[in-house]
Amino acid sequence: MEQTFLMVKPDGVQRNLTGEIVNRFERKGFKLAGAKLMQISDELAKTHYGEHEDKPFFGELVQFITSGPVLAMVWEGDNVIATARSMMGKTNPLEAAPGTIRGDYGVTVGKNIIHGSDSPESAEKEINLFFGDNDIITYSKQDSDWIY
Ligand code: 3AN
Repeated sequence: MEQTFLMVKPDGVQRNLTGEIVNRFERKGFKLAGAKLMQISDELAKTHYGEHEDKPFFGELVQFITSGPVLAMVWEGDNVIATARSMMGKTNPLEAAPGTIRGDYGVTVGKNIIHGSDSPESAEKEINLFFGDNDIITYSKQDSDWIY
């Protein structure tokens, strides 16, 4: 089953939006396979955002993501990577459609509430960066192939 890495960023945790965000993915029909509230180190932030190393906002990005706790999660379900991206909305909350997480709760591009993997390759990389094998739980809720 496809998995993705989602993370409520420090602004989402500070603004008490973790429950709301978990709720959206649960109600959509996806399954939570791993979660931890954690403080990201400088080193982990730089690895996670490595592809943005040359961007002018890299320093700000690392500083922000390490500024307070985040809720790191693994979610599971058919097409969860692309569906989660569409539920998150565009990177810039100004362009994110109402009804999406960033469209409903975000104001600035730096503080845009949530991170989600953008491809199967980044999902695998990010899950392995944040979680050990024992942190991801495989379980079924019912003997059904449509309730994940
Ligand atoms: P997304 O998170 O939608 O995949 P990316 O990968 O382009 O977006 O950017 C990673 C993160 O970098 C974004 N979530 C956002 O917080 C931050 N970011 C992107 N563009 C800017 C910018 N122009 N100024 C400040 N932060 C930015």
